[in-house]
Amino acid sequence: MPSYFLGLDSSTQSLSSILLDLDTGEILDDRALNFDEILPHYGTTNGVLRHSDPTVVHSSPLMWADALDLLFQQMKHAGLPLGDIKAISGSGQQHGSVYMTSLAEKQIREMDIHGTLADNLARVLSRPTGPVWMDSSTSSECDEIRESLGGREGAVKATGSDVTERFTGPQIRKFSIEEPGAYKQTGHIALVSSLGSSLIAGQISPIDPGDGAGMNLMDIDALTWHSGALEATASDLRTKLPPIAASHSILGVVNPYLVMKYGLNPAAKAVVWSGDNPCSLIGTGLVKPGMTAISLGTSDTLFGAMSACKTDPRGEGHVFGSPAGGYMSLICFKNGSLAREKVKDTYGLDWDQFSASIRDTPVGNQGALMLPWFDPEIVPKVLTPGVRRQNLDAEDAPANCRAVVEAQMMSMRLHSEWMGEKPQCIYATGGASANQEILQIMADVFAAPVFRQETANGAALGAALRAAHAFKLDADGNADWEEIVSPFTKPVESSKVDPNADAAALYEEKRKEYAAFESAQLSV
Ligand code: XUL
Repeated sequence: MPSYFLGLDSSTQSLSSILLDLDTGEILDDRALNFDEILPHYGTTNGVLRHSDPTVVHSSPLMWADALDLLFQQMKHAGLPLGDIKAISGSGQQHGSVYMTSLAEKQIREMDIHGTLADNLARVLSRPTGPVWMDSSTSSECDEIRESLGGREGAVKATGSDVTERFTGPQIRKFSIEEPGAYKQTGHIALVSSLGSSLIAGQISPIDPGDGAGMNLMDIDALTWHSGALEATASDLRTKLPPIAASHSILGVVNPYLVMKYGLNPAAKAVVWSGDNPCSLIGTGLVKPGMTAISLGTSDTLFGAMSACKTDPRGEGHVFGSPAGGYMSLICFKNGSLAREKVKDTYGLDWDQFSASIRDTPVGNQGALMLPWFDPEIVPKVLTPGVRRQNLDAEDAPANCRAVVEAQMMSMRLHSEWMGEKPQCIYATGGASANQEILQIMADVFAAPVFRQETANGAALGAALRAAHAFKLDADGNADWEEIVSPFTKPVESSKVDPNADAAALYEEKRKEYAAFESAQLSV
């Protein structure tokens, strides 16, 4: 039987998948469904539901479930060998939460195959929508939980992160305070990842330490629920959460629903899902400490593997469990692709014109600076959105295109200094990593060579590789991470972008100006 493994990625704007052949090192299929386009009746824009309060951002779990059905349908129609898949795992946008009644366990175990996954899920939702990582409406809940955990230092030490607006714990607390009745009705709380693995496995899924660390509820050393954090967050919370289980856990065979509807092998294994960033770590090949990647997605993230748990004293960066063992560091900048897109659209440009604008403007942008806080920003924390400009004319389209990218790269460099070492080389992944002009600014600002990963969909690839690793570990008793990931994650040699020494020197100075502008604006 061939060694086919499937990875799914339920991300902010789309559900995507990668089907790989472990024996040949080939990717057999790579596809994505955009939520706004294929499921317009859920009313999302860029995958989310906005509110009149810009800090409140939700999405619909039913939409994610529907997308799963549509994706399997598409793969079946495309004639893919679904019956030969040995194991499936997945990746979910981190922090987002799903609220179900205590009937969820039975409903998911005994699915009605005449309905869709969404029909089944609809019967047990105790909250029709759930907050996602873009939600930053929980500042007062964060303050309360932080205080119970002994302040920022205590919170970072206990959970790997300061208590953070988008993290699931503060979001649960807000729900329990604002809608106590619905909270009481809630028997099970899932993450986007554990909802995905529950539907694929046909049973309530545990949460892995990669995604569990994004909740402010997990003891970052012990990798179990942290009693103090649970108590500080909401009543009876322990009973509503599934257990935490290693990222390589096999939950059992896949849901009979998938076997009957799409012809999956009844013996195919369902592997626990993880968060998109832990999955991207694997999909970028960062299975050993000391390597850094930048993912240019809806949010831009900078991450790397760590052997020991090193935390950020300023509380901006996070530590998550790595699916390859040990830990990973992560910093998340919310104004990633959405900010680049906003600039592009404001001036009525397409991506080629956006790139040309960067080429046509000088390195350093003649001193122009932008703080691209189109949305409330995560790092640095900005709750009142609004773009700030210095020496930059809002009418000057080319200068604004360069300014948004220079700002993003300088901000990443500035706010990743706590990790210690400056990266020796950077692996770029995510949709915008196809843009050469962006990669050049990245190389110049970090004064380090940048390599592009072949697949822009590192999270789905990481999920497929995690499925392969878990399967091999289970079957053979051992599985070598490097052996598994290397055929799929070698950076494209020809994609190497070297830093330009003059540009790097210029950004070294400009970074200080950016830092001063940023800190002045933060104190306004
Ligand atoms: C990480 C974060 C985002 C989401 C969505 O902390 O909030 O990267 O995982 O991609």
